[in-house]
Amino acid sequence: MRRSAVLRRVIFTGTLFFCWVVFFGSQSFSQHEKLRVNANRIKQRIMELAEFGKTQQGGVSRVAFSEANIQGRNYIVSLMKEAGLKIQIDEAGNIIGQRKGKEPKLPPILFGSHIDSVPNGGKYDGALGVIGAIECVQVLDENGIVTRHPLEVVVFTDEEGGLVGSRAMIGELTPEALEVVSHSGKKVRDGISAVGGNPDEISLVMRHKGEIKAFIEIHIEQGSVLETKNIDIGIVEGIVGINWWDVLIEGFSNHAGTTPMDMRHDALLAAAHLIIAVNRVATGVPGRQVGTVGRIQCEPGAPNVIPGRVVMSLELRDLSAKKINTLYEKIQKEAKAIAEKTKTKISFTPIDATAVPAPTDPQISKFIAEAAQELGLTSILMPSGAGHDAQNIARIAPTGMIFVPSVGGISHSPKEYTRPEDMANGANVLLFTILKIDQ
Ligand code: HGY
Ligand code: MN
Ligand code: MN
Repeated sequence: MRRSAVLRRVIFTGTLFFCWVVFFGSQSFSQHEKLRVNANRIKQRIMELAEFGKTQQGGVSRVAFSEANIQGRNYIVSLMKEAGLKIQIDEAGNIIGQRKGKEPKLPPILFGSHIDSVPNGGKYDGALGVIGAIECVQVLDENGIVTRHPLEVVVFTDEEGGLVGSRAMIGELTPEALEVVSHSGKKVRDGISAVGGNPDEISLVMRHKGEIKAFIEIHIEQGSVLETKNIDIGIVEGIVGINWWDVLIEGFSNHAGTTPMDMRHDALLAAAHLIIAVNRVATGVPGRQVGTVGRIQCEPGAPNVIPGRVVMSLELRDLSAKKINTLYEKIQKEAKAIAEKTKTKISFTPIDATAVPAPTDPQISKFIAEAAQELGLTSILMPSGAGHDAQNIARIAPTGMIFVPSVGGISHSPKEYTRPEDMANGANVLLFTILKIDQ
C-alpha cells in the first residue's frame, strides 16, 4: 500500500474512533444527567427502618448488637436484595452488598454508612447514608446502567461505639477494642459474633491502599451550618478526631448526717469540679475543640450517703490530634488539683474506641461540588464535628462526604429531622458523584 493510502486509512480510523468516543461519551453523560432518585421511596424506607428500635419519644434506640439492630440489619439486607445486590457479611459484621461492574478487575467504588444508633437517638443519623446508597443502586438497576467499576454498598458495624467496622476494614481494630463493652452491654467481640462476624478472624476484613477506588458517605449534617446559611449540600473537608476516657473518682462513702463537711472525701463533689474544669479547658483556647462528660455513675447512690465512687466518661474532639492531647494534659492537671482539694483519687483510663482526624480527598470533593451544581443545588465546604466511618476509610482510599441539612441542627436526639427533599438531594448528589468517579 502506498504511504498516502496508509495515512488516509489512519486518519479515517482515528476520526471514527473520535466520533465513537464523543457519541458514547456524551450519551452516557446525558443519560446520567436525567437520572433521579425516588424521594418517596427514601422517606418510606427511613420510616420503615425507624420501626426497629422505635422509642416513645419518636426516635430510635438501635444500639449496635441489640435485638433491634439485628432486626434493622435484616430489613436492610432485604432492601439490598431487592436492589439486586449480592450480600456478604464480613468478619467484622459489616454488611456488604456487591454489584458487578463491566470491568471486574477494577477496584470497587464503596458507599454507605451505619444503621446502629446512640441510645434514644434519631431516625436519620447513618440511616440516610445506607438507604440513600441502596437507592442509588436501585436507580441504576431500574435504568439498566452498569458501571465500569464494581459497586459495594457498606453498612458498617457499631459506628456509634467507636467506628468498629471501618476500623476493622483499615486493619486497626485492636484486640483491646474487641474487649470494650458496647452500648448494648455486650463486649464488641460478642456483638460481632451475634451479627454473623468472626472476631477471631478480624484481620481478613482489612483492605489495603489501592483496593478501593473511592468511598463516599452521605449523612445528615447533625449541626446547623447548612440550615443557617440556607445551603443544600455540605462538602466535608475534614472529620474530627474523637478520644474517650473512663474517669474513676475514688472517695469514701460515709454517713451524710454525722460526717462534718470538712472531713468528707466526696467523689461526686470532685466529679462536679472536674466537669466544670473540662468545660473551662475546652473553652479556654480559640478553636472548634469540644469536651463533654456524657455519662456518670455514682455509688452507692442514696440521699443519706456521701458518694464514695464515681465513674464518668470524658470525650474530647478536634480536627487536630495534637490539640486533643494538649487539652487532655490540661484536664489531667486540673484533676490533680481537684483530687487534692477534695481528698479523693482521680484516674483516667483511655478507651480503645478512638477516631483519628482525617481530611477528605480534594478530587472527590470536586466531583461532589460539580454534581451539586449540575443538580441546581448550592453547596459549601465545611468540617465535620461528628465522627464518621469515612474518616477511617479516608486513610486507605480517596474519600468524600456529602452533608444535607438537619432541621434545628439537632441530632443524637429523637427530635432529629431531615426533610425528604433534602434527603433526595443528598442521594442525587451521591448518584452523580459515583458516576463521575466511574468515568
Ligand atoms: O459520635 C459521633 O460523632 C457520631 O455520630 N458517631
Ligand atoms: Mn451518630
Ligand atoms: Mn452517623
